[in-house]
Amino acid sequence: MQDVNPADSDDVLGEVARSNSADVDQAVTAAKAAYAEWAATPMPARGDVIRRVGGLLEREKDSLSQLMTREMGKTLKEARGDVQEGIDFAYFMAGQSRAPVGDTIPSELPRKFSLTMRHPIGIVGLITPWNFPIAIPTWKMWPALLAGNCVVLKAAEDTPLCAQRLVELVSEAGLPAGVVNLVQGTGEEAGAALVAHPDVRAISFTGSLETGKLIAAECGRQMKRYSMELGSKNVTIVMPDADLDLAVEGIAWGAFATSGQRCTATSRVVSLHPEFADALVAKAESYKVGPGSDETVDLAPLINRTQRDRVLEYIRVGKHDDGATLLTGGQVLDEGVLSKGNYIAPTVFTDATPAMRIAQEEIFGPVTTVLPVPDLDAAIAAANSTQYGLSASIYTNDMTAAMRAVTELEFGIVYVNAPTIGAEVQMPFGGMKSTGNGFREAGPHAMDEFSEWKAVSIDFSSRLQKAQFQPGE
Ligand code: UN1
Repeated sequence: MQDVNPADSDDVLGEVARSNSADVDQAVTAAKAAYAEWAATPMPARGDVIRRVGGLLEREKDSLSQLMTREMGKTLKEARGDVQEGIDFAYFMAGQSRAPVGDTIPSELPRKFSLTMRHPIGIVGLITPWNFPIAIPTWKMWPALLAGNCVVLKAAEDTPLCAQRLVELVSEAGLPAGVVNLVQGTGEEAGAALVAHPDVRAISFTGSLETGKLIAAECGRQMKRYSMELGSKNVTIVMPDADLDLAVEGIAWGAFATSGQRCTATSRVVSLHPEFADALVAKAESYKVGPGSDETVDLAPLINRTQRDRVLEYIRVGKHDDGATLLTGGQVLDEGVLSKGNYIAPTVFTDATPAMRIAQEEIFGPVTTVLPVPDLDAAIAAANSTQYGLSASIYTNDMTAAMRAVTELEFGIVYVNAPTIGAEVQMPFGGMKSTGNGFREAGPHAMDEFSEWKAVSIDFSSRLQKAQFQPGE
């Protein structure tokens, strides 16, 4: 497979192997061979390896960010943030390696001691997207490793070299061979083989709802665990009393950072503020568009031509099928230095209603849609009107409105006076409804994705004690 710079179609980073089911089988076999020893390694020792990878990521932060911008397109600042997320989570998880992992629970019987402990799942498959080429693999890998599992990572086909560098650093940190294994290639081939492999006991997937459903169906057939981080249609509510400058700055950042290619991107704005839409347009039109390697650029290219065309199709749908009003953007930018990349101008629609496709479907591009509403009840109803529920926010100084949003929005992540993007690694990350299946990544909760609970009881009475029976029965 060719690995191409999204900002420059002449810049080919390399040819990358396309793993097939035999490669996946080899990776799983290596993981199985390493499992017993890794699972028996004390958790603080596992945490030490993760801490050392954190240090190596710090050492390589600059080189990895450069590679990421070249391979995936996002701006250098954002690439540094992506690597930093992996570093932060490595240190967080290393700390967790010495934190309590279970409870002691009183027994109803004398001389009986009960506790809970975590148990690894075994071999776990991680399938990761291209939009956070370092951060998302680390969100999955650190807790999977800390819990004592061995890992097969199927990296996104658009960012194979970032994944390879990450795995090289894991190995340099001293992780025993076979504990982490990398396969490259397509979802249809390598991904499907990993999901179908009978020795892989859990799949952790971040990607589209469509693919998530296929994976869930296969995992269901085999009764294996699956955790899903799927699409979303995130929303910000702008109340009439909001600090307008703050709201516009935050919403532009939420909508256009990473060219809207985040599962947390602000792709809808439910507005009660009469001046908001025009102010957002002015901000969007001030954006400098160009290659992510230029530190002065605000908006970098989309990942590839297919994705660019998909976004253009949504813009067509917004204009023609939905009948929303296009306020700015909507076109390909291909003049001068932009001619070799996949650029779309920052795009703002307004006069949208909740049922429109551009207000319902994930676009994954620099497009946001304003839905004007009359009051807070309508705002919350509109915000909750999609099948997704990852990230939402509200701009207001009215405590009642803020607290109603916090309690009534059906989203896994809610911000007040902040954008929908920018989650921190110590907080649980995940969504409600079709965004996921109940698991949360990041934070201490990430361990639930990758471990089983074991209930242990130790009877030291030296006689048969029967739970639920009266004495003498
Ligand atoms: C994603 O787009 O899948 O909250 C992850 C954020 C980032 C992570 C996004 N910290 O926007």
